[in-house]
Amino acid sequence: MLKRVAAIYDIHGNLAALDAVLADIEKCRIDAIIVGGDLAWGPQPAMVMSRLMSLKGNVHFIKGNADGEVAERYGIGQGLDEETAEINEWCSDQLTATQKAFLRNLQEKMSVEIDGLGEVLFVHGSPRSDEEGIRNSTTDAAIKSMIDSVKQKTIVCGHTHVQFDRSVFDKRIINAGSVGLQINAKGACWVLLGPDVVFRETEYDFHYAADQIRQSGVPMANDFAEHILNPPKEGP
Ligand SMILES: [Mn+2]
Repeated sequence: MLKRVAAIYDIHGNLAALDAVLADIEKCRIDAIIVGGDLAWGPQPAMVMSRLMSLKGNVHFIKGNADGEVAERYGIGQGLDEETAEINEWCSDQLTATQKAFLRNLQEKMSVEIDGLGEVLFVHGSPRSDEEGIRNSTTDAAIKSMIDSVKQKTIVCGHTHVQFDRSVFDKRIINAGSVGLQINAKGACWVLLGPDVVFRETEYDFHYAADQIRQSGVPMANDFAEHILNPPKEGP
């Protein structure tokens, strides 16, 4: 049984956001960190992987859709659109063989007992697929088949980059939001679990982050920087 767990999802290669969240977490006296996938795809993949892989203590990782894609260097031949493929191939080329092997071998889900919440299932997208997003707008009926086989009462997910806390049938579904590529929020979003559910948005130096991103060499660097400075709103 863990008392307090920090769930940090969708870091997407944003080192300044990750560093700010890790500093914030240090002040929260937590027992474990769960990193919810989509670690490297973004402007600073190698530095983010190096930071994550050197974390000490009780740190667990699950796999996001982009983690497998970066590890395997997916391109348009594997179904990615042109922009995603260009960024994906660049990210893959930044990483060491060890970092790619780390991403390739991540587990898809994990379950942890947390004080006040009971057994909590952590997935990246939905319980049945890391590519399937659950949004505020996703209907209960559409969610039903995603959670049919889930035994846990509480599910933590990410992938769609917007925080929420919903009750759907007998389940509580919590979206941790995104640390590094947020929508509807400017700070780095994550969630503190146990005994309550506390949504966090950690401020960081957005202009410094945008400058670093512009110098990173990532394809579409200006778009990434603009996303950090003026995050988009959630679509319908
Ligand atoms: Mn994802």
